[in-house]
Amino acid sequence: MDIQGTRMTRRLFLQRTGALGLLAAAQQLLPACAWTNAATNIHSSVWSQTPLRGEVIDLTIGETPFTVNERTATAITVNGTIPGPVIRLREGQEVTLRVTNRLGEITSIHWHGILLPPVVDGVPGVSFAGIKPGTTFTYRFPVTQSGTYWYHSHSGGQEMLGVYAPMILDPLQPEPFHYDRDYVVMLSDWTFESPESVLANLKKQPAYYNFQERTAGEFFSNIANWGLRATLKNYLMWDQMRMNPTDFADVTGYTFTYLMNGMSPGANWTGLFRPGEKVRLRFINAASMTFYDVRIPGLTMTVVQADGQNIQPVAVEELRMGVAETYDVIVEPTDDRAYTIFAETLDRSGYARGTLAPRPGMEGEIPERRPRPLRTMEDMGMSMKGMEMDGMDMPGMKMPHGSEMAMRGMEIRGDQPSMEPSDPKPNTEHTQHDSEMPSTQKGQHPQDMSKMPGMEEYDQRRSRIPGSEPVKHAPDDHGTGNQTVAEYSQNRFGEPGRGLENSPWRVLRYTDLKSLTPYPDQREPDREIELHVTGNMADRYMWSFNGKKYSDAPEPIRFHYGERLRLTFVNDTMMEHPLHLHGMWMHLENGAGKYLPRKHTVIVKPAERVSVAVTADAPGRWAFHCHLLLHMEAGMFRVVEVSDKES
Ligand SMILES: [Cu+2]
Repeated sequence: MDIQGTRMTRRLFLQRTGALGLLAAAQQLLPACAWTNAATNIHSSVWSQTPLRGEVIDLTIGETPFTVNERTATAITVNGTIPGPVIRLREGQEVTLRVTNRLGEITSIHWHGILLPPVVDGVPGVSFAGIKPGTTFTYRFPVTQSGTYWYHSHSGGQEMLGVYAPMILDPLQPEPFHYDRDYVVMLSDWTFESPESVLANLKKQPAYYNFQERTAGEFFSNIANWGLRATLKNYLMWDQMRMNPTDFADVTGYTFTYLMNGMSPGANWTGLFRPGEKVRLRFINAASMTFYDVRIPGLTMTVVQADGQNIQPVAVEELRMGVAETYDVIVEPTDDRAYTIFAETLDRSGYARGTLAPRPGMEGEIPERRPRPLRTMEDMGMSMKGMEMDGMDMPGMKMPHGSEMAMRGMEIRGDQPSMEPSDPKPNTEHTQHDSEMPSTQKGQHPQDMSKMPGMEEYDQRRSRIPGSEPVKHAPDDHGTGNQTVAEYSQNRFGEPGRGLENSPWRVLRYTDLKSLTPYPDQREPDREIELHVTGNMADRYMWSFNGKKYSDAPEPIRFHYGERLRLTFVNDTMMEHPLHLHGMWMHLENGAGKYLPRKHTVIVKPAERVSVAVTADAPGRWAFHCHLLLHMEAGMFRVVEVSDKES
């Protein structure tokens, strides 16, 4: 869990920071067997969709030269490629996976979303001690589920350096949908910096990679639109919070190249089809720090699985993928032309791109890039339904370094802008802005979402969702580990997410997800555990739960074996966090009644209060954490211990 504790070897660090060309060239001269495993013979350095199958599979984790945009560095890989090899197994089989460590440091493999005994879950310090250099660890477990999953290192920054790969589990029963061919589409992010230097940069300066800050031109047009006084207040407020309304990703396209199946946008990964075929795409977000908004202009995507679980099919044009989530979609390209698979990053600082085409070498059009989104009052937990805002003096906005006093008296009135308009374009019409004003919106959803497509249905359904009414934050006791508190938090499963709210097409929402079949355990949760998602970026990049990083809160969260409990997440921060529970499903309490969808990873939006139900049927110690790699490393991590109530 400690990136400092599992530093890369000095040699590797030097390779990544200097003299890259020479060392990489020298490495390329090494015989292929340097990263070959005995059972499956030679691996080329080109990744392919061809899977490893069988009862016994050998994997080797080692250093490998990796070239992106004609620049080569040393990556850490599984069997020599990024991503690592596709592993394809069958529900009902047993598998033995022998993982050999050829690094100079401890490594590990975690099988993400797979239900298995805790000793083979692969988290150093929780499940086992990790795989020491030069040794082989044998994972053995029965495959009891089906769907699209993935596996990755759970050690230090190795996941950012290339240790991730797809895992496909074929079902015993026929699939409830039809397709003619299927492709894995694994999204990730690559940087030529070491994970340590990325983290160090963020600790020194939280906005280190954020080059999307507001410009002087925007400042003057804001004055024109809002007036000088209101504009100054707005800027002053963000400044005093030491935050930035353009802050959507800690690490951005400034350093990342965004990859699809290990290939940069220019290299253009291509999947072939014959017009009229149904193509299943298994999207996996294996990025270390990047949320993707995925679409294929010209094609409707029918979502058939979420996190490997069958759902009632939903047709959409775009879907957001938090880090570690997977979605399986079916598309039917009918024209004899190329279609672009476009995965734009949430912060709009870049994209991954590939192509579906009838013949190799074809390229589709690259869609126009969208403007960056901006944080709104809602993201800050300040404009929730029913909230009285007249004359409000920023309740609950805890400011660092005693600046809270300075915020008082900054009254917000209906005729003045207090925050950014929710429209992604920063300088919108005054009328647009007025509609954002709380005093004109009493009793209504602040962004007048009732006028948006799907919102009526959402409003009808939301009353059945725990947390659908705004809940006021109790007095803040999170300490210095938390920079701000969302005064009001509320379930936002029915919203597509910031930056997608004005999309002209259908965007997947969590309220669209309904399990195809009801889960056997339909008990109402009889216990609730509330966890606050907290952080303080202004102060050394701290991320935590309940204001405490893992190293300061080593006590496990206790589940009683056999119980059905509710985990309620309250996001006090202004970022989306993909929360991942090992060993057990999280059943999204999204109003779907008997058909709550099961997920291994749940995006929790800013100022959101959401809950998941869990059947605690897996005794042992399990990891629970934010899947943004550097948030986990910074301390947004806990151990969940499932044991009998008495013990
Ligand atoms: Cu996080």
